[in-house]
Amino acid sequence: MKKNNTPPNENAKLQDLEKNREYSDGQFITTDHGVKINNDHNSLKAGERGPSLLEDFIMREKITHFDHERIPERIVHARGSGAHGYFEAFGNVSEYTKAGFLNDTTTRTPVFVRFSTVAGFRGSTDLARDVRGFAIKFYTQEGIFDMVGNNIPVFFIQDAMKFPDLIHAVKPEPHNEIPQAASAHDTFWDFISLMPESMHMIMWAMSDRAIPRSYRMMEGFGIHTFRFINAEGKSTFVKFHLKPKLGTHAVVWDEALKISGNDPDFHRRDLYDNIEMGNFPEWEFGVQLVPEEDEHKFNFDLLDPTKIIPEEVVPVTIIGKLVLNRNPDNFFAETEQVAFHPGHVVPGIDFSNDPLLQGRLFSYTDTQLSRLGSPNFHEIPINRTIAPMHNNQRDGHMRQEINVGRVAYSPNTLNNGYPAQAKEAEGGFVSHYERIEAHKVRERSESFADHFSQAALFFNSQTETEQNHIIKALRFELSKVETVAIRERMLGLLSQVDATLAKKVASGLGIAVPKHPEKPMNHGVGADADPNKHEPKPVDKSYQPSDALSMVKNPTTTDSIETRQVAFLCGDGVSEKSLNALKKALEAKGAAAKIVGPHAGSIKSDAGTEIKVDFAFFSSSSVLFDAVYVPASQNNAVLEENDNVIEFINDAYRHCKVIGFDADLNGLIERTTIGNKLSGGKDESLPGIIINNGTAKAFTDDFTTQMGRHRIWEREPKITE
Ligand code: HDD
Repeated sequence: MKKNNTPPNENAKLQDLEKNREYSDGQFITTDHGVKINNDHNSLKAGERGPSLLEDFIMREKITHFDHERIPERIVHARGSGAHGYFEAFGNVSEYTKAGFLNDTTTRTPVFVRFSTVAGFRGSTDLARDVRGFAIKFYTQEGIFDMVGNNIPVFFIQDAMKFPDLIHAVKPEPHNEIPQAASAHDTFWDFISLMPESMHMIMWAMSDRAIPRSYRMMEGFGIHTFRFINAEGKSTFVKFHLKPKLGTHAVVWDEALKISGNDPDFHRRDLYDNIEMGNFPEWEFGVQLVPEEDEHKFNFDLLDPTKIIPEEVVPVTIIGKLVLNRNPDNFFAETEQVAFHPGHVVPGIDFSNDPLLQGRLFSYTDTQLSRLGSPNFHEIPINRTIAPMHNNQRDGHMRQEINVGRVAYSPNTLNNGYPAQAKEAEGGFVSHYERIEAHKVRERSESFADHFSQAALFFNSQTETEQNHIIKALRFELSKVETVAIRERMLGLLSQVDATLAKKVASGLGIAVPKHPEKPMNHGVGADADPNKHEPKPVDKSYQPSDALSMVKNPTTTDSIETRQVAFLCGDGVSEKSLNALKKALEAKGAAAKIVGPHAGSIKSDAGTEIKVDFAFFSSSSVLFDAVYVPASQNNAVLEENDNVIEFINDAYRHCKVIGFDADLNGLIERTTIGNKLSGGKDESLPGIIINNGTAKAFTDDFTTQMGRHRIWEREPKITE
């Protein structure tokens, strides 16, 4: 593998991290206190076969440290992977924000990004059906800005008060701790069926957005409406977006299930390997801007985190790019100990009154105290700002800083008043001067009561294939729910989004859609019934479908096959010419050929050349690749007689991938689903199945072009009932 370029030395965060790196090359092993160790294999004993001695300070230190190696995993988003990189501003936002890092085109701002799933434990599979976290730490020269977002632009709930309930419902059920990293169980759907506000998010979570092909191929969203503040103190509402250069892509559900068995680290490995190979993931960083005076011009509330602003209504302006170009040196020190917080903002960025955001502003520091164990978590290298840091905070567990002097209070004269407060003009953070005059209430605004319109907008904006995937996902999830009343309540909610959707899900569950959906909030809330006071509103039909919501129709989707992996199924006797022709064509387009053979090690080509095998048939699967190719060979029996090969091709067919066969492979084709379809007589050819008829150039062109479609959806069976 090619090593990535080390970013330039002026990268302040790199220099900062360097101070804490430990390299053991050429060094003696020592204790934590610097004493060289003479024998690291045996404890100190009274005689060769005697008891161990308490005075063995070397062993005691080693074992004690080991005993304390684990810290509590994150209560949510425990499973994740991170990478370093940079943000580069395009310099077109000074009218809206004074944030230096968004305006300075001469400096690259170092970033650390952590992607994650939400529900699973730290060791769970990457391919769970779940929201993906997309958290970015910007080490700006004015302090740290964290964008703690997701790959889905809305959230399940409108008020942070419900977050513990949501998470308790989705996590494994407490009596038996089943199921792991899955929402397909009673407690989750019990909760959701009582929370109509979750319906928009449910559409996204049941769509293929929840099973991404790669972290590199996901959009990112800040979700809440934030504020930009310019140098004159003027506020503009803003929503943050990240658009992946490689387009937004997913796997299919059957594939996700199989990847979880074949390679539970699929996303982690993909991110790590691609950065090592120099395929640096890249996103455009964009904003939707809404002037203050337009706050009430929408048919939803900008403060409601279950709503998007359709891109067709307010376009996304690209203001910079985000690139990830370096893997962490140490997973624990960096990815595990990184601590994000939506409340980490810099001058020029401020909060809105979104009640979900407001609650988050409390939760994140609080959680770090139990997870990282000390109020000094900001001193851990990955969390440390590169801006100067001076204040009167002192002491606490594991304090690293040696604060000099006797003054740790303000105001003071003994240190001439320092550290001093910064005026706004000197870069001091001043909260937006928002006028608020209100009663204290424990209520939800009526402007938050439209729960179905944007769920319908999302569903109606999808292609038929994408809609079918949502229907199938809901069938899968709800069929795992044992309590029939919960299934029925969900159908009641779905019917308020779209009658056909509800009907098709119901047919998969073998029950009817209830004629009169229950009023969810009558459950379990005591005598006052609906705590939200406001009846959910029916679907607002004025919404126009939005292509940006569909992964297939999305205007930013490209036909690039860069970084895609194609499995070449080969055995001894494989034709070198046949293998190299497509390999070269793929590499010219930035994709890679991987040799999958009957055993590890190497195989011999028809010309006697040794070819390295990347994966064996028995330890690999087509779900780990984007397309499949079978080159010509002198010895087709090796493939024809191998059940793993047949399953490999059948799965690739089922998952709508491009499959290419060189000439004379009819014996193999006949043993697969493809053979059955072709010999049935109905089809002469099948979409995305490319058989070389002799013109090699046409074959390779066809293969790479079809791969650019990512999936050949017309092969997928339609939902008939
Ligand atoms: Fe959260 C972690 C994203 C609502 C409380 N959240 C966490 C992470 C992401 C998000 C990406 C992982 C960060 C990392 O990689 O370390 N959370 C969101 C989004 C939300 C959201 C996009 C809604 C729009 N979260 C939310 C609410 C609360 C929390 C309403 C609590 C009231 N979230 C937490 C937490 C976590 C967390 C418990 C667990 C670990 C951590 O913070 O550092 O405090």
